[in-house]
Amino acid sequence: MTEPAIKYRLIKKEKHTGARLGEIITPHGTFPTPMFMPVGTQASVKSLAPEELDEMGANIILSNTYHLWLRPGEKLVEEAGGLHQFMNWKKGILTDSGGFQVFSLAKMRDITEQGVHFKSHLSGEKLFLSPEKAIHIQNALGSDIMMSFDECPPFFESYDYIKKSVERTSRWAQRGLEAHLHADRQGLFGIVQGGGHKDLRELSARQLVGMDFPGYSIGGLSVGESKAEMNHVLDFTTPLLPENKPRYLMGVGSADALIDGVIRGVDMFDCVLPTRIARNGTCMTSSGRLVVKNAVYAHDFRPLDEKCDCYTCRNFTRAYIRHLIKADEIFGLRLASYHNLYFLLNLMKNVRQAIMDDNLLEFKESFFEEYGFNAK
Ligand code: PRF
Ligand code: ZN
Repeated sequence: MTEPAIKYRLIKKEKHTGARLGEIITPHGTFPTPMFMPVGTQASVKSLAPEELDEMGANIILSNTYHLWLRPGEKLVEEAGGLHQFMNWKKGILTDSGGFQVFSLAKMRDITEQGVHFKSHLSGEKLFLSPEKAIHIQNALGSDIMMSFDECPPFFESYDYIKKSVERTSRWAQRGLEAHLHADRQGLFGIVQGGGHKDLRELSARQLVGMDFPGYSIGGLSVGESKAEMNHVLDFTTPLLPENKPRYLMGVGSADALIDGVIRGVDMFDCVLPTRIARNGTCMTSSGRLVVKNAVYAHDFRPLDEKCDCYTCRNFTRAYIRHLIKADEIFGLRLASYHNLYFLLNLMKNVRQAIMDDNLLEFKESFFEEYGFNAK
């Protein structure tokens, strides 16, 4: 038996919630959880340098198999010495498997037991992605954490369809495990699906836990259902997963959803939200979202968030960032992106402290109160 590439150490459980303080041990470092992972779809967290990500406290970033496979191609990344070397990022990298992107981006797709036939969103070229292929691309990229090839069915698809899909996703997960070339260097996670159905989440978790992955993702959420529905699914899904393995909630990154996920025992999150909204001039602050493009900020010489000590907030004003974004100056997007990522990374740091202090519910209440949510 070789040592698994990815390990999880549970440090402590919060007294009054399901929250866990822990660390994830990867070939590129050991990082505290719960954590948020910035998204770098095309081997770049849009507009930010690796040094800046490091400085703001990012430890693992997420990149996408689908995009890198289409362009520049995994062979080129491999030739560069792997994705870490190619993009000069020395800490952790997690890659998504491509399944989700095929379903959300490809023009046409035809799903079979073997895999998915689809047309590239770039060239219109006919392509085929299978569970084995998705693993081999991730092997060539050399990410620390890889995802199984899954189907993320629409939340409100029929029960019968989701059941068939869950069973196929389990077979795909098994095929991926068998195709995996570097289990000593890269950890492969299974992805629990099952929509909003308790028995299907149980079926999915049971089948995947039986395959003994070093970590488990929770997929199929934040796809149009309400926050209450997502929390309800998490309430019955995280308890199905082993205590000694990390749990990753895919594609979730609003401040309130992070806290609600942590309370239900989630350890890892990723989302394009902070960088995407930054690019249209929306900033996350301790008193809620601030649309810095709005006219009310034209003469506002305060920082984006008076409680934030990030590079942006220490040096620049709302009026200046508003001007840059309105004038289409790239620096404005950079400043807003830096701040939003810092905000979520700092939120997770505070959440970890609250778990340490066993006062996560009080933390949530005061955070939500200031942020403008009803904490109940
Ligand atoms: N599966 C995969 N990637 C994902 C998801 C999923 O279900 C989601 C769902 N929010 C985001 N990214 N492979
Ligand atoms: Zn800031």
